[in-house]
Amino acid sequence: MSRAWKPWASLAAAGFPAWQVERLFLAGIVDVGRGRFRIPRRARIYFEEQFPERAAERPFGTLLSAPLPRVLWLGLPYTNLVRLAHSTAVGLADILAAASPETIPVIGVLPDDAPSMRGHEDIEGLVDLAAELDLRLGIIGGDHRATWSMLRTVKSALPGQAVQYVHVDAHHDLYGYRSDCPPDHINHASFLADLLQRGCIDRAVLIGRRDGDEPLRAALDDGLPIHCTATDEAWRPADWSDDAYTDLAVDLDVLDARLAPAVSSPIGEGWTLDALLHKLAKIMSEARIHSCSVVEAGGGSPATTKAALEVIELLGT
Ligand SMILES: [Mn+2]
Repeated sequence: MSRAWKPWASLAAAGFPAWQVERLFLAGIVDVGRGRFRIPRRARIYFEEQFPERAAERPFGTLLSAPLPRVLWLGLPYTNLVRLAHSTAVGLADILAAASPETIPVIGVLPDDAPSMRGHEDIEGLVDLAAELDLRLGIIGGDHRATWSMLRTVKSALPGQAVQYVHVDAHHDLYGYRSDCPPDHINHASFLADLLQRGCIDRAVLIGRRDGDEPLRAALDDGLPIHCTATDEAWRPADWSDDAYTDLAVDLDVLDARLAPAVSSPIGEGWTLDALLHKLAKIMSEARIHSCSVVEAGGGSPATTKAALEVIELLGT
């Protein structure tokens, strides 16, 4: 094969079947992509191995020739191994097993149970592709570090871009915050402090929070650009920009714990699923969402899986 990119149409016209391209791709002999983007090989291999029925519904040939869907989903099975019974990796598997290929097109699943350099390279490529093709990129977690990985890569993929983040979550996820430096340890409860302190995001909007005020108060006192919405209606802060890149993350623990019991840190008095879907529809009608993630669904809970699927389907519209 040549080192230069070849248009798929010319290979097909020369009698080169899609399955041969797929075998060369999976063996690491050729790259397949569009523009600067390369299909993340690790994610495709793992998806085909672990979810063969799902992968068969969107065969490799369609990645070569069919129009890409409006929203592309990547599975990211980050998990906290302390609680394997409610593992978010199993939660992702439950979601993918029940997902409709028509409404939830999955490009692959990265075989990572924690953030990695290679994973971030793959995500950065997808952020780049989504911007180039005007698609929305979605990540299905996995725990909330999935959002961290997405937002750690946006400014390197899109230099100079201002980034806004809408955090729909029962928690502020600023645990471990201290004024002098980012947290030592990134986990699902501390990642937002890291993103803000490193300048990966320029504005964060917290919606649905009902955990304690500390250390949120300390972060606000230090001037971190966090906006906490007190009411459902006026969710956009005064300095909201319609030109900035905007990421939206939904932590399923924003729901009442009786409706989505398989989350790692449930808090009572949460939202109904209808209230969450209504809120997300309102946000999407009032802001352009460039990327999104749905996180913290654990395994073995049909109610949690169902809630995740409804949120994912809505974010895919
Ligand atoms: Mn969270």
